[in-house]
Amino acid sequence: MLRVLILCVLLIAVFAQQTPRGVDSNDSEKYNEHHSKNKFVCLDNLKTIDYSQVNDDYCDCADGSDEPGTSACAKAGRVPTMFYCQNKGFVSKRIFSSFVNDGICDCCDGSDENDGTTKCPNTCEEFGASIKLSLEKQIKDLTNGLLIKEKYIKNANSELEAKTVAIASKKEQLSALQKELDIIAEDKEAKEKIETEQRDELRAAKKAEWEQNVANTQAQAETAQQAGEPAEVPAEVPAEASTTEEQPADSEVTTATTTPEPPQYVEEEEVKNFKTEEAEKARNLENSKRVELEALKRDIEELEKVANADHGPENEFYEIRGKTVSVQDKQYTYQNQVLVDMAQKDQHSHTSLGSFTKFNENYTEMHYTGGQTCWQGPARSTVITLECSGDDSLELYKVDEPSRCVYTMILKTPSACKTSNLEVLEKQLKQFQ
Ligand SMILES: [Ca+2]
Ligand SMILES: [Ca+2]
Repeated sequence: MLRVLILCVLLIAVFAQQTPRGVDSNDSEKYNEHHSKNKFVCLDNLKTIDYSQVNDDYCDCADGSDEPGTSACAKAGRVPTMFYCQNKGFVSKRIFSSFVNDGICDCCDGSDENDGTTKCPNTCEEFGASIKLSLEKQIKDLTNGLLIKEKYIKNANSELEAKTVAIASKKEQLSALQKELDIIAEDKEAKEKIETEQRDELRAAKKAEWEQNVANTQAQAETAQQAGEPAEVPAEVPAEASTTEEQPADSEVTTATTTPEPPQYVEEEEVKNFKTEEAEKARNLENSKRVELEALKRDIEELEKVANADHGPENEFYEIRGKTVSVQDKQYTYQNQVLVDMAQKDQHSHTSLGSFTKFNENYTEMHYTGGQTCWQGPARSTVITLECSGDDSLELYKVDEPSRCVYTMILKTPSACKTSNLEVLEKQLKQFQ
């Protein structure tokens, strides 16, 4: 008697926990709740039927809930009823109930074809194994990529830190150099002042000498005129001391009553080019310091440009900055200088496809814009999609021009590996364990 009782209890327990065919094991609870004392309450609670009417290939419930494993209720309600393929070893899925026993194998475990007319071999394990292998490889690559990315980040942070230190130090140098230059400029001005004074003195002396010569010449000319002799042209008058008008060659014209223009003093080259050694030295020193200062400013500018640039949330793209990678497509070579520019080249031409402008919001794309303008069209631009690489390499591929003058390609680098993707892949792999 006791044995019979135990057997009954066990049978009831098994029966209660049994999930009807076509029902997701996660939904079995819902079916158990509606099943008691050999009765089944339709899930819409509108009708109670014998439990034997569940999956009896006749639609009893208006919502089709009594036929989860057949196509009998496929057209029962407004919403098509679904059949759940467990697909053990592969990915579970839901198909329309109308696909049940339609002669086509829809579930890899063959559970949708259960009336014996169509044989569906179970291929879930086989499919699952190949997908599992692929997922395992992706996880391995991503894990490697993430390790390399970590190194990139470490290196980037130390190099960027060094750049920050260098910028601070160069700014100090710049400030000291500027002060030094101010002193040098002041000294130069003082020396140039002396130089100017000395030049003025030289000019005054030269002018006095010239005036003396002119006076002598005029005196000789007057004496000669009084004696009725033709005027002599003095050889002493400096070439620079010529009058603005040419002296007429004809002696008759010379005796004309018109008063000739008085000769004008023209500064000698010696005066014009007068320099003191001290002033010259000071100027050279100032020039060389100015060159040094400009070079230092450019250095700082260049360092700041890199230090302030966007290299990703963790500076993971710093490592590949400036690296050149190219891909051949038809007659063209597409060359990307990472985070700098993008170009298209062939034997005869070099066309800019844009300069680096920005990443997209989640750092999965690099945008290059403002390239050479297309004929009667926009400026060329490129969107590079970033893909994770499992090794320390940089690869550009899959060139396309989806719309006029807009190019797309893919760049593979460990910098693009994301931890969040690892979580997704691991979750997917769990389904095959
Ligand atoms: Ca039924
Ligand atoms: Ca089918």
